Amino acid sequence: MTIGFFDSGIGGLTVLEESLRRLPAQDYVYMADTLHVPYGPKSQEEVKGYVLKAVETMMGEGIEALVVACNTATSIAVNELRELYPIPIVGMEPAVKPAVEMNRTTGKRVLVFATQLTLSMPKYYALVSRVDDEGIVDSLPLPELVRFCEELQFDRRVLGEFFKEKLSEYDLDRYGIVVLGCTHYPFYKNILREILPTHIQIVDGNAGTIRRLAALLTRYGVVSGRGSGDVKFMCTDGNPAYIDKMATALRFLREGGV
Ligand code: DGN
Repeated sequence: MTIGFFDSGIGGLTVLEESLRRLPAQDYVYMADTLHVPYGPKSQEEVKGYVLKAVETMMGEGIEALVVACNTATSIAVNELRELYPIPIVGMEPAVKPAVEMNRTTGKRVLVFATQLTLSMPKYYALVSRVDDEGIVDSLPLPELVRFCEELQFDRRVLGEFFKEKLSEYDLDRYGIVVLGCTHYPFYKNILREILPTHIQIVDGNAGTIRRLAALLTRYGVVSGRGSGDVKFMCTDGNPAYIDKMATALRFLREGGV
């Protein structure tokens, strides 16, 4: 089976990497919307149009399942995609629910990092209202981190200063979990691990998303695939240098990241 992964840029590779580990016997098409990355500062209407267009191109590649490996695109377009295409479609959601549950007994707070667009969407508000009865969830947009990631900026000193400044107003002793609610952010998991106090756990939605994908494929009767884990990289501006960059970034993630 050919499974499509979509993101505005290279962030969705963190989800694809999880899928390649769990579902290696499938084939993959990965599409980045290089014409319009980053999505975070754009309007809902703009992003919806970009996502529908890119997924239409992916359907032309014969994908039989789709992972919208972008929290921002999921909040805005996943319902419409499901109405348009009769294939299994899995989206992302910031892992707020498991984080709140994991934290219930500790009395600590949860800090969610995501794009400003994800955090401003009714879907996110509904999620937090549903699971956060005690008002322990705080949210912080980190648009710069998407830019850093797209530039493959992994300098520990630059990132250390960036996080120190962003987190300067937070009393981190009061927090038990940081949720990475944008698929670009897990590129920085190891660096964040070094920066954050050791009692803070870092969670993302990648493993949960791929578990859902595997369950959906089983329901559709695809028990074991016949692919070989090949990935076809595509981007909306067709830039060959970006295709190389995606292949490099995926190799880098598969080798354990920074
Ligand atoms: N990686 C995307 C997300 O999970 O929200 C979007 C990043 C962006 O385009 N700003």
